[in-house]
Amino acid sequence: MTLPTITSATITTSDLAGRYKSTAGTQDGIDSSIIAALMEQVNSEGYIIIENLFSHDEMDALKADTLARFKHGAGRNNFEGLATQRLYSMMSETDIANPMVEHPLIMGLLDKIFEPNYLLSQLQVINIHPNEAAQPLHYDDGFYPWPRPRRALGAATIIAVDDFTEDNGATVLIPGSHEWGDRIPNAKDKTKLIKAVMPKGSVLFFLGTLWHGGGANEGASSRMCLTAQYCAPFCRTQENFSLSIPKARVKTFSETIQRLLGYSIHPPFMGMVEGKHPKRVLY
Ligand SMILES: O=C(O)CCC(=O)C(=O)O
Repeated sequence: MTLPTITSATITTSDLAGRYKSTAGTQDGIDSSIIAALMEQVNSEGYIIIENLFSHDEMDALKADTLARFKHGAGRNNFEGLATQRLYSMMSETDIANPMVEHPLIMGLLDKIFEPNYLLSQLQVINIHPNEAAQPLHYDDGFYPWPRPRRALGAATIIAVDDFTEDNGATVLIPGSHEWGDRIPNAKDKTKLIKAVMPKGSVLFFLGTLWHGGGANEGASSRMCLTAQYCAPFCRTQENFSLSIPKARVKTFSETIQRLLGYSIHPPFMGMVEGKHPKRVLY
């Protein structure tokens, strides 16, 4: 075996933890022209809605599986939502959402936004009940204290498990706000809010720099979504999946999900365990 020679110029790109090669950035089966067309809107508006990516059967199965798992009837504050249920750390209990988290089209978009071995930052089911107020507007990667405007350090999907309608709490967003500097939306900006009205099974995909929030639910029924947030491979994830998901479960997941959960390396050795690739603790 030839030992690598590391220089000051190559230190940040050398795979010093070695052995397990990344499969990131190799999304077979998705035409690159489709990804390019979607990314054009993501880059100009900060978001895209991909209609009917998932079937009604998949959404119904996800709903049936997760409804029974909610541990609380409501959130703890107006950001979580006082009439909203949230299911965190889903993968420690169920893998029903895994195909949505690693869908090749979503991975294809993320491949264009982040360096290889980007991470899952959090995964939740959010069920907004009738009479919920609008969530405070925010952008998802705002906890990385870096001045704006800047590149996105996060990106997210919001998958409509129910139809998102005009009145049931569809996510609201300000197109183009991913390019703003360090400011919060004013009254004039709020006139530009749009609702992500979309049929069940559709996906709202947006950059972590885009201002958005859960909508007010003025309808008669609840609005459920699955949301996955991803981050650049050198950023800290919101949920500490190494602690929340037992290794025995992680072993049963696909290579892509394992990589997203942090069983991967950002060169030269971010994510290592005792200097080695983290997959060595799994196998
Ligand atoms: O439920 C939604 O539509 C958005 C929720 C959201 O943005 C959040 O909780 O960070």
